[in-house]
Amino acid sequence: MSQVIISCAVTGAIHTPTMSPALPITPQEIAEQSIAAAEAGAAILHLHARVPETGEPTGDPDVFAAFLPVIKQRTDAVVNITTGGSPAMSVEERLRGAVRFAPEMCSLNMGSMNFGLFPAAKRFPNWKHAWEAPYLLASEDFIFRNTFRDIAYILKTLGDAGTKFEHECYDVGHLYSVSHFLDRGLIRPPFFVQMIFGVLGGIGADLDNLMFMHQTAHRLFGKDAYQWSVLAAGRHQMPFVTQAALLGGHVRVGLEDSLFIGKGQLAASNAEQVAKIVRILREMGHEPASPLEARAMLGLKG
Ligand code: KMH
Ligand code: ZN
Repeated sequence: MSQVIISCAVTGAIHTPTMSPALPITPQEIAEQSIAAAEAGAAILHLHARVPETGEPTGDPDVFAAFLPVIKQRTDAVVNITTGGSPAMSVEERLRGAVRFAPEMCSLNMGSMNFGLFPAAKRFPNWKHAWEAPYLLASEDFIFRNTFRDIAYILKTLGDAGTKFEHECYDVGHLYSVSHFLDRGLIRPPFFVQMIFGVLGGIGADLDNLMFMHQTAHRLFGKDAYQWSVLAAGRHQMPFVTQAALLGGHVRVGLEDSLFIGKGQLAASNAEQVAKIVRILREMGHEPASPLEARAMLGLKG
């Protein structure tokens, strides 16, 4: 038996309110769904904020302040605040929440890239909010900026406050960037690599790619220095994270990564996805790690 850390990415900045009634938008919805996800077995909650009235992604720390204390009070889960924000935000805007709250964990995107949200504009054409379609269509020109200087700045600023990172790697080159920052002493073991598959602009969700990413990470980092986890976008989510767990990886689910629970069926909540991966993991002889166990594996400040 091995313990698998389940991360749940509760709302993100990619999906828009029109796409699913289950997507949490207001601070109360984000808090409620986060708490339910933790109760269902998520050890880590990866969190973004949205403008309560419209659902537009925001970096405003006052919005984070409306749900983080509730989650802290009602769960023991590790709080992981995004520094990715949305690909449309400036780096300064993306960091505001993380800098104010200095959480145990933050995401850290390990390279600049294209980030294609626009295919969703074709699949979900009935927009309720004026910002939704332009936001998705504009992604044809988004550059998701994460320069070496940005990454070093985030590692130093938040790292000095004791935050550790979910190192988001969307392609094999991003693993080499992790290795570069290890060499510079800005990343220190134990560290946490989140491998991301199926984002347009990053590596595709194909089993060969999972093996390649896994083997490359092992070759670069050795097997004891780090923990690795997988997320896959859209319909690839459950099958792909299941394959990662078979290889000894940890898993991330949540409505940020996919709105679905099965083919053509929208998930009712984040907790429904967490409960599903818990059932799958148990069938394979694994157990979900508790927040305490996740903290020990990842060397978090607690
Ligand atoms: N939306 C995911 C593919 C972040 O918040 O830093 C990656 C993500 C980015 O979670
Ligand atoms: Zn995110």
